Amino acid sequence: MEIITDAKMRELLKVYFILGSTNCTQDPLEVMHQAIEGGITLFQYREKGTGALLGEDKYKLAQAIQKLCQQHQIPFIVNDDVDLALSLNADGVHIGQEDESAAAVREKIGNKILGVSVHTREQAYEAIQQGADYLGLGPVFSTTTKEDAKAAAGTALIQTLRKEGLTIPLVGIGGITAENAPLVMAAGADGVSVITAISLADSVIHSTQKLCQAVYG
Ligand code: TZP
Ligand code: MG
Repeated sequence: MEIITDAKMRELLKVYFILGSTNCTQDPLEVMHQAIEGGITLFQYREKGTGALLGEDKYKLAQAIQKLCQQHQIPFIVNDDVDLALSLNADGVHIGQEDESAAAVREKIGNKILGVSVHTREQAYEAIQQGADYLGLGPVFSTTTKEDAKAAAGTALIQTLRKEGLTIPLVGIGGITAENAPLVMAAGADGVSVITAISLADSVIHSTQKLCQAVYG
């Protein structure tokens, strides 16, 4: 497997859906079916928070979602858990600043996709230098989904990095909806990544379609 090109990565980041069992009230596989039908372009399995699955249960759900993603050519990324990503032969890993260094994860995963969450320009430059394929910036807007989320940062850092000439694929996260997604794109992001705007929507298909329209303009 070749390392992903920036152009391909940008395409995948457009409507990046993140889900774990604690983020939905219905069957996560049903949510996935509808989100895929609605048009998501990339998926991250993020099993976190109070009541999160562990061990075999986590593995089984990840495997079932991965299978569904594979059937629809949606790349499947694992949050934090490099061992899980390797044992499933996932398409990539997403890490934050509290996790192992990007360089260490790159060593372990070879050419799989590597995403890194950053909150400052220094962290952004470091992640790029250590081999990140894309950056996640947020929370852009306020969110209650991530228990330890920082305060909403707006789109300033996205704009700053673009003004400085950084061309790395970049996605906004945190409190993003179809209504505010155009602001994130206008700031210079390649896409939006969302949890609850899709996972807790009354109609998952409809909300995903609306988000796609907002992103593609
Ligand atoms: N990282 C920063 S904010 C966030 C993560 C994982 C949660 C995003 O969830 P939502 O429901 O889209 O605000
Ligand atoms: Mg993490």
